[in-house]
Amino acid sequence: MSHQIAVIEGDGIGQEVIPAAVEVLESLDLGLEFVAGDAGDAVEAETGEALPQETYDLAAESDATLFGAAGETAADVILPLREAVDSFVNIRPARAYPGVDAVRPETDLVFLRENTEGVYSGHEDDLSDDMSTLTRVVTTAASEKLAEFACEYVDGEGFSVVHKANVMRKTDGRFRDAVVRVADEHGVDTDEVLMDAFATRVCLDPTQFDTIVCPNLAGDVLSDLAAGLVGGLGLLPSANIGDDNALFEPVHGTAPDIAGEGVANPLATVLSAAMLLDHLSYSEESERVETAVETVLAEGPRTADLGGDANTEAVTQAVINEL
Ligand code: GGG
Repeated sequence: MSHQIAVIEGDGIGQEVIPAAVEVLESLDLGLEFVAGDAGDAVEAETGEALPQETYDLAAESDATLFGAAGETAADVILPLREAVDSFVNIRPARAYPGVDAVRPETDLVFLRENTEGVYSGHEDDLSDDMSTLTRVVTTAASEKLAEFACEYVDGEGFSVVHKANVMRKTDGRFRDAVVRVADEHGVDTDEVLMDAFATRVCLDPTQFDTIVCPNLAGDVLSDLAAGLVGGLGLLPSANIGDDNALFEPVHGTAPDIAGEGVANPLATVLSAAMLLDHLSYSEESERVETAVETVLAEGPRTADLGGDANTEAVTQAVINEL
């Protein structure tokens, strides 16, 4: 069965790493149908809308979406796109690959980030010339949904619940209580870690952790921190998973400092494409792509963020040659 993949490059290096990942997917000859959609800062400048309705509909109606990055318009692009695919969890693996000069080469973590609420609720206001406010929304339903997914994801193992319920007693308290309750009901072990303590502990010894379940913003920040342990943001893929649809994107943003030069690391996006393949049940192909990335990281050309001098195309071709 052929699958339709929405391809939304967005801005900056999104326009370089997404074509690279599509090249890798096309080389597998799976008959995937790629349909391009526009979104981002440039689209807003041209049309007044960062995410045209047709792009939202394309993501909603496709079997999966591959998305690059958004810059200033992130709130108007990424959040609605995640909503278009009804995603409730953002999976962010942070793994140190052999051969990469990582601060903590023993790192092997997966963040399961709540993907619909928290401070990403969109309820932000200017109350006066002097004051702006943001309403942090946490519901039992969204927390339980994430926890149900986490219990299935860890497949008999435990997970860490990272929160700040000692200060945000009602919101993170609700999150923590719901996640721990669901885990208890499933007989899944949990340990609780305050998010500030987690930041220190994961830097000192990442092997203390495995799967981390956390609220929305904490997942965004802490997974970027973990990227620093494994060699940088050029290596972190992510999957936004819904019940019937999903969107895959590198964790990194638009990287305006190198955009347009053809030197961006495509591997976070190629690994996101591997997650897409796995999601669409091309498990063998997904593993092949991941193994090819591993081999390239161990032996092949690398981009400047990893200490090399190869460009995006050379790294992409090296992955394709390994498939
Ligand atoms: N590829 C994702 C991207 O554009 N990241 C930039 C960003 O601001 N991300 C915020 C988030 O993932 O919530």
